[in-house]
Amino acid sequence: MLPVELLTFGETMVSLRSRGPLAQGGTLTMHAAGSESNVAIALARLGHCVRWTGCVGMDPQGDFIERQLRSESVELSLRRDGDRSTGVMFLEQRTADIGRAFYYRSDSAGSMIGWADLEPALEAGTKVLHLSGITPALSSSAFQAVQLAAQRAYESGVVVSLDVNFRNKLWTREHARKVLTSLIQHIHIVIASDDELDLLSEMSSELHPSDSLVPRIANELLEGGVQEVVVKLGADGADVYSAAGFHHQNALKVQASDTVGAGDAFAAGYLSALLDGEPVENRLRRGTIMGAFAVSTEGDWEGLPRRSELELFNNQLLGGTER
Ligand code: KDG
Repeated sequence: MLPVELLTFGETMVSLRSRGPLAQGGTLTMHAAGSESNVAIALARLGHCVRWTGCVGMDPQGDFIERQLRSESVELSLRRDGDRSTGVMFLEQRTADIGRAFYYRSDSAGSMIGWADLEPALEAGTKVLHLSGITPALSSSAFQAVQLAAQRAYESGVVVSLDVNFRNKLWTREHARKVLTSLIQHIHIVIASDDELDLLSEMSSELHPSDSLVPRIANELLEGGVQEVVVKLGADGADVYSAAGFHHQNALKVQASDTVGAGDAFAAGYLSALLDGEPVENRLRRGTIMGAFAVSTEGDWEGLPRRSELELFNNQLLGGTER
């Protein structure tokens, strides 16, 4: 078996998606969803050897998640918990422009992940440990797992990336800031939306509402030891601040139909190019290509490309059919 290039962990739930208002009932489709497993699937599709660590219940929903991840060639360190259920979320397309998530995950099997689940998965040879800011919001054991994994990986020379991924329904901005700033000393690569970056700094956007806050915080993070600060700007593309300077990449102009999972796809593209030894400009570019696939197909990850499809948007006339 190939050595694992990237390790990630967190909670994966079943996501029950509706195409219209949930209050009207109707058809729901079941998907495996979790920011970190979305990243793992995206990387596996690009041909990387990637491991996801997590916990699901001993229920059919847990079987479904396990089968989905295995069928996407993600290496698993999976614990099945007979005493707790697999977490559930409903994802409602309330209007064409407004989506809403409803979580049923407190005390779920996945939320109780702990250091004991993770320690055996931190194999020698792993190049990147990818964390998301969702996991420390789940429980104190999950927070401790993130804290220890970041510290151990950082100290043993593994590149540690953190996607802030703030989830308003899990914790407050104040709580998130307190926890995430305590982790930053062990992070090499920060990935955040422009409205999340202040969760890594004492300079909060509520106190300093200004366009110049993002570069100020990025520089503060670089001075504090972070190596790359990657800022997602949605339809405006993405920026990276690093010792190599500042780079911007425009987003690809595609028809957006489902933005859920786009941030995870972007992060996976960025990290895939990093694993390939590409410079920051190319990492940003691959991130935006992956983001374009995510927003222009349905599902968190179902429409993501294989490596051979990465240049599809370049090679194919948009709106046309390849024959
Ligand atoms: O990043 C997409 C996620 O929102 C989704 O897969 C579920 O991890 C998830 C979460 O906590 O919202």
